[in-house]
Amino acid sequence: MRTLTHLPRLCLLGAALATLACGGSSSSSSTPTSPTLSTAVVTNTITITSAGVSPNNIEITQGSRVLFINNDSRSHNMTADPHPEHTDCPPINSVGFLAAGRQIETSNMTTVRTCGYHDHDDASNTKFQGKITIK
Ligand SMILES: [Cu+2]
Repeated sequence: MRTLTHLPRLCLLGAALATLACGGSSSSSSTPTSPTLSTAVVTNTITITSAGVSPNNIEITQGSRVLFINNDSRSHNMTADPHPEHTDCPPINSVGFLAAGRQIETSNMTTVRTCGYHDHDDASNTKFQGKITIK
C-alpha cells in the first residue's frame, strides 16, 4: 500500500525529466564545426592518436614533406581538403590509408599556400583535421 502512494510522485518526476530532455535536444544542431587549431608549430611530423592529430597546425618550408605517424589503434585515411574531392593539396593524398602503427610521408609540398586535411574515413571528426602552411 505504501509503494502505491509513491507512484504518482514518481510519475510526475519522470514527466518533468522527459520535458527537460526534450528541451535540451531542440537546441542541438548538426552544423559542421571547424577544428580548434593550436598555435602553428614549425615541424614536419604529425602524430595521430585516439585524441586526434598533433600538432594540428604546422608550418613547413616550401618543397619539404610531412610525415604522418599513426600511433592510434585504428586506421586513418589522411587526405587533402575539401572532402570528398581532395583537390586543394594533392601531395597530402600520397599519405591516404594509414594502418594502425604505420607512418607515411606526403609528397613534396611545392606550392606556397595553406592546406587543410582530414581523415576521409571520419571526415566530420574535427579531431582528425588540421592545417599545414607551406612557406
Ligand atoms: Cu575526404
